[in-house]
Amino acid sequence: METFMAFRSKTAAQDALKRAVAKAALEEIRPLLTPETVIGVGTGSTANMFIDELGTLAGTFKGAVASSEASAERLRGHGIDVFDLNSVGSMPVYVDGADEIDPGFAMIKGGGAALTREKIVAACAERFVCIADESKDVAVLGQFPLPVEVIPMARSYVARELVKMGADPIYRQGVITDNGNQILDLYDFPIEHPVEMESRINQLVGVVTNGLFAARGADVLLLGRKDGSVERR
Ligand code: ABF
Repeated sequence: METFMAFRSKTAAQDALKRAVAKAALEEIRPLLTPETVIGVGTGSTANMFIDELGTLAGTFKGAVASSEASAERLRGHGIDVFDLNSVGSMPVYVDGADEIDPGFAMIKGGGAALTREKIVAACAERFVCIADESKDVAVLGQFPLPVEVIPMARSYVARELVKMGADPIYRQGVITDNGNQILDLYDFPIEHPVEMESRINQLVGVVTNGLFAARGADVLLLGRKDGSVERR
C-alpha cells in the first residue's frame, strides 16, 4: 500500500507540473489582455493555479467569467472582477483543465461537477486553452469516468437508457451541481468516437449535458511533463 509520504510527494510533484502549465497559460494569453478584455476561466486544481497566476495581472484587463462559484470566489480574492456571461459578448479565450484529453483534443471534463457551466463558457470563447499534467494525456478517452448532468427527476430513466448504450452509470451520491442537478458517472466506458457519443448522450431526455468536450474541443494544449517542461500542442 502506498505510504502517506509517497502519496504526498507524488501529489507535490503533480502540483509542480500544474503550476508550470498555469504559468505557461499566462504567457499564452498575455498578448490578448487589454483593459477591455474579459476571459473565461475554468474550475479545478489546475485552473486554481492559473487563477493565482492571473492575479498577478489584476487591473490590467477588464475581468473574467467563471465556470463555477468556487472559481468566481477565487478570482475575486485576487481582485479580478467577475462578470455574468449574459453581460459579456464573445471572449478571446477560455482556460481550463481536463480529466482526460485525446490526440484529437477531445476531452472528458466535469470531475468537479462543473461540466455544464464549463461547456457554456467554453462555447462563448474563440479559443480553448487546455492546461493539464501529462497524466491526462490519453490515446482513447474513458478511463476516467464520464460525468452526465441530469435533471433530478430523470435520473433513473437516463441511467436505464445509458445501460442500453453499454455504460455502467453510477449516481454520484451527495453531489448537487451549481445548477441544482445530479451527476451520473459512466465507469469503464471507452469512447472511440467522442463527437458522436457526446451528441447521443445529450439527446437523452433529462440530460443537461455530458462531460465530453468533443464537438468543441481544445484548440491549444499546454501539457506539463514529468521533467518539468511544458509541451505546447
Ligand atoms: C475542471 O477541473 C474539470 O472539468 C475537470 O474535471 C477538472 C480537472 O481538475 P484538476 O485540474 O484538479 O485535475 O477543469
